[in-house]
Amino acid sequence: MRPPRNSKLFCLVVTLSTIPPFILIFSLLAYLNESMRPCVPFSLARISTSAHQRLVCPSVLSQKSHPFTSSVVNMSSTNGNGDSVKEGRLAGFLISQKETFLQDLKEGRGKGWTVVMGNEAGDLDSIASSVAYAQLSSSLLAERTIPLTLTPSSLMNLRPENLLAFQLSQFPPSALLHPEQLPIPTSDLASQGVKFALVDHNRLLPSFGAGEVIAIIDHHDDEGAHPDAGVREITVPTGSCSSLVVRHFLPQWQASLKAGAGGPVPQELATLLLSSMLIDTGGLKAGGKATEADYEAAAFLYPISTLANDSQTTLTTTSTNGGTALSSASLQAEVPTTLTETADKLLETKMDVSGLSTYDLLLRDYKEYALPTLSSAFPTLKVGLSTVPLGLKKWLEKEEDGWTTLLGEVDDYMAEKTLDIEGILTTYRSENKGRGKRELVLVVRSGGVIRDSQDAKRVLDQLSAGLEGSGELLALETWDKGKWLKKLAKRQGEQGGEEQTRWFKVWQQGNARSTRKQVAPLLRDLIAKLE
Ligand SMILES: [Mn+2]
Repeated sequence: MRPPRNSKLFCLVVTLSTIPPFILIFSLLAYLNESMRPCVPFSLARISTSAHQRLVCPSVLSQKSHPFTSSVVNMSSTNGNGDSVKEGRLAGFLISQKETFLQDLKEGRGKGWTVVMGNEAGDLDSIASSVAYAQLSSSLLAERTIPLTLTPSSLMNLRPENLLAFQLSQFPPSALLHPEQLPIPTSDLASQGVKFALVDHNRLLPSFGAGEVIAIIDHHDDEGAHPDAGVREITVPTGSCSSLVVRHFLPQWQASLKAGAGGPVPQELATLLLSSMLIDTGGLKAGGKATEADYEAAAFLYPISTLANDSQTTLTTTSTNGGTALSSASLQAEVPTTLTETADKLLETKMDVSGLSTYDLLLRDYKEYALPTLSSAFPTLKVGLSTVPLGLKKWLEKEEDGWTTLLGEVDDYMAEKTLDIEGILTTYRSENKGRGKRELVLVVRSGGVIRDSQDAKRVLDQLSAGLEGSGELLALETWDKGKWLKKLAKRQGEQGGEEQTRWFKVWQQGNARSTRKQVAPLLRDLIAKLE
């Protein structure tokens, strides 16, 4: 039966039939050269961020309400320090993604979004991995993904090397999304339909409730959580998680470069990833932490990054073939000067903690764990592990009264965070030979879950014996700057009487290659045996 011409059904069919040609036209437009490309005079951010970036007129992109961005593409603005920060395409992606996600959450439309997070210590690897995962899955796989940076925005200045890397990658720190900026608590994200991807750690943090994890890319020991995640790529050891994120997206990323005009992935993303890899591998130094995956990722990234752009010679030899000219072997044999210089700048900035207080030092690279024991008196212990880029000798000299003030501040820190145990992992270079060194301080306090002072002492003794018994993994030796500790013992003796609530022990760590990645699982196993 023929429907009458004016029926609603007929109108609907006609309307629907116009959609496929529109999609075709829009896809064709997306592949035209930037300068020739006609543009759409309205926002597409709600439909697809990558389509928004590629199809919408520059005038519309710049109209968006970013107080600090006069135009998303290659314009300069001023940051709080008065420095000029050039904003690039990566900035544009982050800013528009953040705005769209926040708007959707306010309207209760979290479904369809994936939040990707690094770990709570907030080093550059965590941030770069999450930003890259979000940008690559959005631009290459058309998935709505947003990076969430767990460090509160007010603490971002504790890691100046991160700020330097953001500057090199041409985005302002304010382009990142932090938990305190969400309109709902993090524990409510899952109930709004938001899914999660984890990079640089492999267990969803408790503050996100029972959220669904769809992907894990990591270089920490597998804790076996989220066995159903569709992507589960955990490779230990690898210098930097950033390298594993690159490896995951490599086929699509490589294919996208062949389309010409730079492709949908901004050059600045390659720069950000390289910066993180340079920090984690000490400038990709041979015999260091870099593995094959790191060299392969770096060899792919370097020619397509803004770092290669700066030195004209590399650009002319590599840009024409999609960045495959540099082999991993040749990069390994000779790291380009630009990379070594960038690594030096980043590492220098990272190691300069002269402006930080003891509280800041404990907080800047910090992870927290709730660890079960066999004891009925204290079934779960709260443990903090701070990595501090400063040797104890220099640190004690910074303190007004050596160990007394240092430990006093550790006491305050532990009380504030209601910690039962705090481990301090120092990392520094020896004065004469510049060799990498590490120390370990273990502090146990009563007053939290451990009520009794003697129990606290027993816990310290048992954990110390376990750590010392770990053999070559840590190779703990006596920390022999004896005068400091003697002075402290004398001081405590003079005070007398008062019951001791804090017990601690200090070691020189003979094996300087072991980091929190090794210490944390070791402590977890020892604490699991406490009775
Ligand atoms: Mn990492």
